[in-house]
Amino acid sequence: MMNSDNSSSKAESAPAPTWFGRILNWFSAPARPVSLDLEGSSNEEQVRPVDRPAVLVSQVGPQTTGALRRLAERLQQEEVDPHEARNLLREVRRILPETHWGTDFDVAAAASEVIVRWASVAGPLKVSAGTQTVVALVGPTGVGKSTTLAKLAALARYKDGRKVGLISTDTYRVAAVEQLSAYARLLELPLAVAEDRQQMEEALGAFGDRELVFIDTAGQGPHDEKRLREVQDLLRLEDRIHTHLVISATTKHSDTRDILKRFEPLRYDGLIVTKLDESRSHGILLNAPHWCGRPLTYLGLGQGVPQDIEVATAERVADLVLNLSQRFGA
Ligand SMILES: Nc1nc2c(ncn2[C@@H]2O[C@H](COP(=O)(O)OP(=O)(O)OP(=O)(O)O)[C@@H](O)[C@H]2O)c(=O)[nH]1
Ligand SMILES: [Mg+2]
Repeated sequence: MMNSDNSSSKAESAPAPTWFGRILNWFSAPARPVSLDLEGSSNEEQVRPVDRPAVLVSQVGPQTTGALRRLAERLQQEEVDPHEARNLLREVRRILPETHWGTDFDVAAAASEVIVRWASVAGPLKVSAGTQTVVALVGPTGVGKSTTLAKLAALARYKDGRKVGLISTDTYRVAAVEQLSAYARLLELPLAVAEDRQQMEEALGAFGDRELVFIDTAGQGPHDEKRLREVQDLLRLEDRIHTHLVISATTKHSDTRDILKRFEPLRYDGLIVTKLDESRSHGILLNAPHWCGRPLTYLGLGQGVPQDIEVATAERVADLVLNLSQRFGA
């Protein structure tokens, strides 16, 4: 969509800018008139079904019409926390001249600018020369901890040329160690298994020459208080270990809230959101950091190792929440 005369009249020879480039252009360009054509071209957006009552829309006031209303509907579809969504809509109305409120591209550009400003992100992993960086992945069962660990280890080893070691602590699930040792073989990385604090200290000691060590942990179900304490004990090494909580975008938002709270004792530093490719809504990217006060570090977008992982950036969060790449091209 967006094949309006307005956009096609731009230099034919220039390569199509990415949505983010276009949005940057929009913000650096002088105010331009509202394009009626764009209003018309937003039909596809209008017919996208809203499967829940437009509570948010009714809460943001009678002036919410046209593209602003469609933004409100989109935020609701994406399951953005209503409080956050209301703040976002308010800010969009504040920064965007009223003459642009009917134009989808302009409203999306303004919303994107706000999300880029507000998104909480902190990737990629920082490795300091001469010190060993230890990263542990924790989280509920089946969210993609081991797969994410393999992706991160592969990139660190083959893209960044780091010396990497792997430690598995998951001796609960049948074949968990085998899963990681298959990745270790494939990636030609050393693997150690640690079941208690002493073995963990020994494994880290044995990996003294490794700049980056990744620790995989067993998935924790909602009632596994004992196992959570065991992982907590295993990872308690004077703040040497950077812990990332892995959550799945396919988890119900009320459950995600519980998970963020339940893992508090592990004092996780950041969030990795996986299975974004499988989820219909991406509001979790705004909600989860807001709920727990930790930034996003990586995004999982598929099963492929190592290609289906991205460092979490504010621009990508805006892209996914507002579906910009698909709606506005490139
Ligand atoms: N579609 C999709 N699938 C993923 C992603 N990340 C992981 N998976 C898949 O999710 C499934 C579970 O992945 P694991 O890495 O074994 O999950 P885990 O959290 O280690 O599981 P436990 O150790 O049993 O708690 C596998 O089929 C993965 O391929 C992702 O970003 N997108
Ligand atoms: Mg696992």
